[in-house]
Amino acid sequence: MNVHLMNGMGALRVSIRGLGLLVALATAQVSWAQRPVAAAPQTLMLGIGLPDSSVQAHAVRDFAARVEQYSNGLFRIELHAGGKLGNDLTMVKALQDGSLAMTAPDSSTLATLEKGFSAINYPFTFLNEHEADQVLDGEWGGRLLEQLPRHGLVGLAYWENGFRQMTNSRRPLTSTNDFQGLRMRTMQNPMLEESFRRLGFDAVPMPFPQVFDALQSQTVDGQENPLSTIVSSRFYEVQKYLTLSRHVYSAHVLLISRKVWDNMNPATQEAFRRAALEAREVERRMSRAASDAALAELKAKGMQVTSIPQADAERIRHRLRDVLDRYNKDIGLRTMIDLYVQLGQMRTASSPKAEPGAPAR
Ligand code: TK8
Repeated sequence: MNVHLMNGMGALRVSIRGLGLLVALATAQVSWAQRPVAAAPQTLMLGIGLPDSSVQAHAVRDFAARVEQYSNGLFRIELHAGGKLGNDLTMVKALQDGSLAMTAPDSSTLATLEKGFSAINYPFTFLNEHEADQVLDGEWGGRLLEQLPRHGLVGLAYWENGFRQMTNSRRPLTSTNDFQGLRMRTMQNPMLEESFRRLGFDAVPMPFPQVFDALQSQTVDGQENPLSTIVSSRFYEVQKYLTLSRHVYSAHVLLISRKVWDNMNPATQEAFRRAALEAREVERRMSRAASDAALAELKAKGMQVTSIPQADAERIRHRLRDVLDRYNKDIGLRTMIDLYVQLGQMRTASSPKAEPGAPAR
C-alpha cells in the first residue's frame, strides 16, 4: 500500500480497486462456503412397496421437495417404488442395519418390534379417519414412535394407508358366511393372520410386492387394501368382487434409519421432521380424495361391489374377542385402555347427545 502511495494517485486508485476485488473475492468465498448448496447434496434412498402411481409415492415426492428446501439443498430423497428395494419387512431390516436410509411400511409390520403397533389394526376400532388422526398424532401414537429408536429406527410421522376393503376373484361377499374357505392374502402380522383365520378365511400372509402375481395366478383368491391401492396396483384386473368392509384402519409410518439420523445435526433433523409432518397433511388429503374417486373408477372397471352390513361388523367384533384378548395381554392392558379411553372421550365430545359442558371434553 505504501509503495502505491509513494507512486502517486494513479497507483493508489489501482490498489484500492485491487483491494476491493480481493475483499469481494474473500466475501464471495465465505458466503460460498456458508451456502449449503455449495456442498454436494447427500442423497438418501427411500423404498416403498406401493407403485410409483400410488398416493404414497406422490406424498414421498412432496416430502422430498420439502426436505430439499428446508435442508437448503443439503439432502435429496431418491424414491424407489414398487418394492424394488424389498418389502415392508426386509426394508425395515435394511434401515436397522443402515443399508437403506428410509422407508414407509404399513404400521402392522412393525409389530414384530413393538407389539403395540398391532392395536392400530384391530378390526373396527377406528370409526373414521378423524379418530385415527387424533389418536396417532396425539400422545398415544407418539408413545409408540418413541419406542422405535431402541430398534434402530426413527419414526417421523404417521401417514395414511386407509380403511381396508376386500377384493376376491371367487364370489361376492355379502355376509360373514361368504368368508368360509376363501384364500385371503393378509399382511405379515400375527394378529391379523389369526383374526382372518378366525373369521373362516384361509389366511395367507405375504409381502405386498408379491400380491398382484399371487392374485393373477390364483395362488390366493383375494386380498384387502384401501381403495386407492386397489386402483394404483391394478388389482381390478385380476379381481372381480369388491366388498366395502372397512374392516381395518391402516397407517403407514415414515421411517428413517437411526444410523442416518444420529449423524444429522439438529437443524437437519428438524428439517426432516417438518417436511414429514407437512407432507403428512398433503398425503392424507390426497388419500381421502383418491379413495372417493377410486370407488367410481373400480365400478367403471367392472368390479361388482357389495358391502358388509353393520350387524356383521358387530358379529365380527364378537367372534374376535378371544383372539384379541390374547393380543391385549401381549400389547399391555395399559396401552389398550389408553386407546379406548381416548376413543371414548372423542365420541362423547362429538356425540349430539353429549350434555353441553360435559366433562369428557
Ligand atoms: C406396501 C404395503 C401396503 C399394505 C399391504 O408396501 O401390505 O397390504 O397395505 O400398503 O405397506
